[in-house]
Amino acid sequence: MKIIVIIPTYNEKENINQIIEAVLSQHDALEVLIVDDNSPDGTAIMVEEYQKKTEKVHLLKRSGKLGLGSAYREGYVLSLKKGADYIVQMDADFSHNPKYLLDMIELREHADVIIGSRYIKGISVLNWPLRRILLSYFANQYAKIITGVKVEDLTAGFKFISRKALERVDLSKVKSNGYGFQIEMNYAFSSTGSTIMETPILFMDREHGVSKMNKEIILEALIGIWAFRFKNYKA
Ligand SMILES: Nc1nc2c(ncn2[C@@H]2O[C@H](COP(=O)(O)OP(=O)(O)OP(=O)(O)O)[C@@H](O)[C@H]2O)c(=O)[nH]1
Ligand SMILES: [Mg+2]
Repeated sequence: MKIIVIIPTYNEKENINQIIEAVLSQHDALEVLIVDDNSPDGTAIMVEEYQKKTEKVHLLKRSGKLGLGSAYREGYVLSLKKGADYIVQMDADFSHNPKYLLDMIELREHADVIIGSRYIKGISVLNWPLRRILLSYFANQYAKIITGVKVEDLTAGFKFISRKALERVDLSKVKSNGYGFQIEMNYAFSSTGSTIMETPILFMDREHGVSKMNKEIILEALIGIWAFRFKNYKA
């Protein structure tokens, strides 16, 4: 079994070594693919340094900040090419504790896509200001109604995806980039016949590095999701 964990990075030098280490130490089948958008803080140089120690770390260097959605799309394609049986998406900032990878590995036969979810056991988010929790929670309720996808945490960035589920989706149809990208992928998985389940995680706000969240990302998600139903995502 080969599991490739895609971690997109933009200025994550304070987290990068630790997150790679933490992921690889969970399970032997895990490899890491860092998709770095030419981070000015030199994140990619640290990854290249790490690659000298192990063959389980891959690096995709892109020319500039092209957005999270496009980083994942390129990461998916490369992971499939490298022969991954499962593809994981995860943030570099420790909001997604790597220990949950073991829960996902254990659950892998139960669904095509497994989401690390903040909203299936009440609301499990640590250190976010109340206004950000409320925004995220209600944006999720809204997205659930508009898309019809029965997932509580549609904007989650922590996902364990089977090769089969990814191969069913025509990635060239997936256009969103921020939180909208997470919702669109869930819609694409669900509308191409994949099953989705959620496993609870405790989400922690980042302790190191800077946030890349902004109003455009939220607006894209709120408005963009209306278009999903009119698209056919079948590969
Ligand atoms: N390659 C690439 N990675 C990105 C880009 N934007 C964000 N990231 C990475 O994507 C992951 C999620 O971004 P975050 O900035 O943590 O977004 P967030 O969790 O919504 O907000 P904060 O945790 O408050 O910063 C992190 O690993 C970022 O480094 C981008 O344009 N390109
Ligand atoms: Mg974050």
